[in-house]
Amino acid sequence: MSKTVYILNGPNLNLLGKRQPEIYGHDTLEDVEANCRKVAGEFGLDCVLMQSNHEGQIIDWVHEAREKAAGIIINPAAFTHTSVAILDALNAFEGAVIEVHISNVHKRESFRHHSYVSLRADGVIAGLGVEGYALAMRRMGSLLA
Ligand code: CA2
Repeated sequence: MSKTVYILNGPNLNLLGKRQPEIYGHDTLEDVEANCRKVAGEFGLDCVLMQSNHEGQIIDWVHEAREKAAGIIINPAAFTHTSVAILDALNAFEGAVIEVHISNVHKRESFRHHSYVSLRADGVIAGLGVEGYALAMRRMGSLLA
C-alpha cells in the first residue's frame, strides 16, 4: 500500500487564486492539489489536500494523520503565528512534517516572523509561491522513500 501525505491548509486559504493575487498568485488550492499529486506519483506516494478555517479541525486532521499518513505538509496560515495547540498536535505525530508559506513571511510584518510550527517542522519553505507545496512533496519523496 502506498504511503499517504496530508497537505493541510489553514484559515482563508480557500480564497487562494480568488483574492490578493499580488501576494498569493493566481493558482487555486485545486491547482496545488493537482501539482502535488503529480509529484507524489513520481515517488509512489498518495496525497490528500484539506483546508479549514477552524483550528480544532486542523488539530483533528493532524491526529487522524497519526494513523493514516506518513507525512504532513502544512500551511497553517495565520495559526502559524498563534497556535501552540497545532504545535502540540504535530509533536504527537511521528512522521515527516514540512511547513510551507506561499509568501516570504520574513519580508512581511514582524508578527509573521515567528512560527510555533517551525519548532516541530523538519523543513520550512517560504516565499516560493504555490510551487513551495510541490517542492515540499518532492522532499517528502526523499524522506519517505
Ligand atoms: O504566506 C503564507 O502562505 C501564509 O501562511 C498565508 C497566511 C498568512 O497569515 C501567513 O502569515 C503567511 C494568510 C492566508 C490567507 O490566504 C489568502 C489567500 C488569498 C486571498 C486572501 C487570503
